[in-house]
Amino acid sequence: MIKLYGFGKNLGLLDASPFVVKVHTFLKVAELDYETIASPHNIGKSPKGKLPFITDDDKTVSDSQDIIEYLSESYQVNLDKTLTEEQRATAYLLTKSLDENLYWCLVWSRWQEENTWKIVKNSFFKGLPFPISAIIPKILRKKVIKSLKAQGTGRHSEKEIIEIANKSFQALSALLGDKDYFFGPNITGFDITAYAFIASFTQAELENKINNIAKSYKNLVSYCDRINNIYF
Ligand SMILES: N[C@@H](CCC(=O)N[C@@H](CS)C(=O)NCC(=O)O)C(=O)O
Repeated sequence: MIKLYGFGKNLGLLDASPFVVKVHTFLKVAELDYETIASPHNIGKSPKGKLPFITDDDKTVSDSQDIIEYLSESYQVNLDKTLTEEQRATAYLLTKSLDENLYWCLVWSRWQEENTWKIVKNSFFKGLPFPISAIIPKILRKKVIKSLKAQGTGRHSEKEIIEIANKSFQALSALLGDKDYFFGPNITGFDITAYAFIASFTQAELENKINNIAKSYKNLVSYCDRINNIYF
């Protein structure tokens, strides 16, 4: 039995992490049976110290990309069979753009932006007893802000970060156009990543500037709603 280790449902999303949402979505689209183990404590069990990871009997695989490749191979799932070699190459680079660029705008919007942080803090850390509830969020926020600085996004101004995110939404909206999925009428591997990231902005129960901009792209909103309705 495949077990998916994530953080758990939060902010009205399937999981707080878009990388975990990616694997959930893949498993749903591929119609594979799986169980979810949802807890922030899973981080401590993860081979790479990050979520998601999966176990499949005695095999453990971490990193959403490696997990999806492992599952595709092991269970003979090929979501990209209708794509040309050139489209597959484009899909890979698009995936990495969301994983490595848009992701950091999401992290910034939740952990650094003051107004959203107040809501995120209450949602991510609810149920923690005092005084841990006063200490842990502070320590983790400091760590995340340090990562944002080291990665580079945290060195931009709020206006610049919002514009970086907007450029991704604009590009995604233009690429999708009025198609059902990014590469045409069939769902493909890139849609798994696109859904996970776009929905993390458009479907989160969070009012902030970045989420509002994402929601202004009507084709992206209806794309995520459609995937929700079909697969979840
Ligand atoms: N490349 C990884 C990225 C996973 C990742 O960054 N996960 C974050 C949550 S969104 C995490 O576990 N962060 C915890 C930490 O860095 O301590 C993947 O694709 O799975």
